[in-house]
Amino acid sequence: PNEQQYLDALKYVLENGQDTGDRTGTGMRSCFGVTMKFDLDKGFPLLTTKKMFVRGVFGELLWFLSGSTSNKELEEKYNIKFWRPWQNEFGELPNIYGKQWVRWEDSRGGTFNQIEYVVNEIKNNPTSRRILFTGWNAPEMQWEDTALPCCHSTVVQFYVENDKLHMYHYQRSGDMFLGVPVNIASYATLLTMIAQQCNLKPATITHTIGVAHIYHNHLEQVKEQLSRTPYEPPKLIIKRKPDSIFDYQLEDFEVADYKHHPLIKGDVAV
Ligand code: UFP
Repeated sequence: PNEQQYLDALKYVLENGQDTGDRTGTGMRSCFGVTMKFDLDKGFPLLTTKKMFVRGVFGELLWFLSGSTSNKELEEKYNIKFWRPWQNEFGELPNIYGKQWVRWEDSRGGTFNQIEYVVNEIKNNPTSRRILFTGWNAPEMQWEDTALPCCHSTVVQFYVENDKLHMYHYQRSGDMFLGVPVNIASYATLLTMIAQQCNLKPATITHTIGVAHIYHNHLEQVKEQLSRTPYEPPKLIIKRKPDSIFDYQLEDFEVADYKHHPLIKGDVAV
């Protein structure tokens, strides 16, 4: 089952990781190059071993797809506050996902919509080996206003196999307890949306994390979670087919049959 992929990866880092310091001063236990494989045919990979903030997953994804870099907008439109620690004095996250995904600034004064490109390629040129997008804008690493350079979508590539759509996702850095569960659900949602737009079935996601880490102040929570037995996975229902990948609304998403264990709290490292 899908959730076991995550639980095994979490356990692996817990039992084999190297203990070091890290940028945030929290301390972490980490392994390098951890891969999980999810099959969306077996259900929506939303964790059941703890309660997940479902609206946060969909709202944040729609905010990325809108091209917005305004945390103020994320908070006001979707009532999602988890990006607040990184916003600047104007409520902005200047070089975050929205900008890289849908309005990447090219070197000739224009912008490029990578998501539109990917959807068009899947529809019109499905044997292409160039169907990928990236959030990693290398030169912007030098800029002080790049508060958090993209963690996920370092590379996201697609492959069409008959009527199935597969995804490979490389994430450079993954907070295994807090961030990664959201990232798994978010990319499963994105694959489902893109597949719907292209009249394909969402199939597998191969998710590799570069530095897979458990923060030292999450170790107890992780042990608690690993002691729990997963329930059957829920289902993701998208209630209509919007005209484009950019026209989805929060109300279009529903998670059915979500049976889960209680929430496990943990502090986010900034
Ligand atoms: N992080 C995630 N997933 C995310 C996100 C951040 O795991 O979606 F936005 C974590 C990874 C790491 C921190 O713990 O945020 C980013 O720090 P760094 O840039 O030093 O890797």
